[in-house]
Amino acid sequence: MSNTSSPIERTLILVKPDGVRRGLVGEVISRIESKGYNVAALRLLTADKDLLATHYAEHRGEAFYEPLIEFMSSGPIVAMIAEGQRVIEGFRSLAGATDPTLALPGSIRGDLARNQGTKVVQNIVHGSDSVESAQREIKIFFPNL
Ligand code: DAT
Ligand code: MG
Repeated sequence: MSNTSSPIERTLILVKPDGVRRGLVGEVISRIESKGYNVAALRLLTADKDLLATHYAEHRGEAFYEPLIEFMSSGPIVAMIAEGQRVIEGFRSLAGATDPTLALPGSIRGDLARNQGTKVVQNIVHGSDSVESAQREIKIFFPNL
C-alpha cells in the first residue's frame, strides 16, 4: 500500500451521454457516495466540440478521436468534482478498465457497459487520471472553482 496519509484530492468525473440517456446518473453518484467520496460540485450540460477538443486534447490524431467528440457532444452529460483521499485513482478503480468487455464485474464499466461495434467505446464515465489532469479538467468544466 502507498500514500496512506496522502492529502485530499479533487477529480473531474463525467457521466457521458450514454450514461445520462440510460438513466444511470443516480447509479454513478450512488457508487461515488457509497465509497465515501464527497460530491463537491455538479452540473448538467451539453458540451460543445470546442470544450471537448480541449478536454480530450491528448487524444487528437487517434482513430477514435472524431467519433469520441461526436459521441461526447451527442447529448447531455453530468460533470462533477469529487473529493477524497486518493480519489483520482480510487474513482478510476470504481470506473474499471477503458474497454468495457475487460472491465471487471463490480466496476461501473464492468457492470453497466459493453462493446457495441461503435468506433468509439461508450463506457458511461470519465475520470481524471492524475493530479495534473484533474486540475486541468476541473478548470474546463468548472472555471470558477
Ligand atoms: P479512459 O476514459 O479510461 O481514461 P482514454 O483516456 O484512453 O480512456 O480514452 C478516452 C475515451 O476514448 C475512452 O473512455 C473511450 C475512448 N477510447 C479510448 N481508446 C479507444 C479505442 N482504442 N477504441 C475506441 N474508443 C477508445
Ligand atoms: Mg483518459
